Amino acid sequence: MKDYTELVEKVINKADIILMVLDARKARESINTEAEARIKRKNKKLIYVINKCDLVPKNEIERLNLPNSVRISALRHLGTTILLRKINEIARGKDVVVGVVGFPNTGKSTLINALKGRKSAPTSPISGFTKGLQKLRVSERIMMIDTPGVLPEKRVKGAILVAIGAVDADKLKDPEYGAVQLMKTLKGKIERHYGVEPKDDPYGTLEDIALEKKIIKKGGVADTERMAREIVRKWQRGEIR
Ligand SMILES: Nc1nc2c(ncn2[C@@H]2O[C@H](COP(=O)(O)OP(=O)(O)O)[C@@H](O)[C@H]2O)c(=O)[nH]1
Ligand SMILES: [Mg+2]
Repeated sequence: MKDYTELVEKVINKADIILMVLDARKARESINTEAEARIKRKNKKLIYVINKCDLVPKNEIERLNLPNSVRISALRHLGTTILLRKINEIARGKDVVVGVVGFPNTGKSTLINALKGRKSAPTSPISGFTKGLQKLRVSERIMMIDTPGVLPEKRVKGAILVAIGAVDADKLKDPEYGAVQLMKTLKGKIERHYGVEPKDDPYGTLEDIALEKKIIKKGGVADTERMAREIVRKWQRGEIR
């Protein structure tokens, strides 16, 4: 099983248009800001698909006001025609690859099924049912890629372990991930410590800090791995307040 963020990155790279599927009940909270930052960096088209609108009162959804969004219910096939029209508008008669990303259980597979009109992407009430990357043709011009929704549970717990120092900085297998998780929970503390501006994409912030501290590899590239380890180490030693 490939790393979740790696899979999302792969989908983003392959797609021309990316649908970020959100749960209408927690639409803003279900935005994957890391993926969002990556999509913007790569200049790909992003459409927020606010799914499960059948579960939320209409006025509540209208208050949301997300740019470039479509409100749908994949399960009830509501709003899917509007979404298809939007995709076709962007495609302008050309073949397009549409990547579908979003947190587990937001309804990615259900959406693809709805667009395709017959069962093809497996759906399940159990989060993380979809396993590999799946390519599916939904129309003559539109190819869709479904993303498996397996959140790395071990890593989620690992982030807490990193923060409390239960896992030593020097023993971290993925120090960048650890540092990024730390940055997220500390809400600007690390950025302030190093005197850099927080970015939407914490991996970008990590790069900035490394460049600022001149932690660089050959060719002047930021050594984010070494920097990340140092950040975690400093935090664990109580040197960042
Ligand atoms: N009420 C409601 N449930 C939905 C909707 N879309 C998907 N679901 C349900 O949400 C669960 C997860 O759907 P799935 O497509 O497997 O999510 P994925 O993990 O993002 O691929 C399933 O039980 C679906 O039936 C929707 O529009 N409304
Ligand atoms: Mg799925």
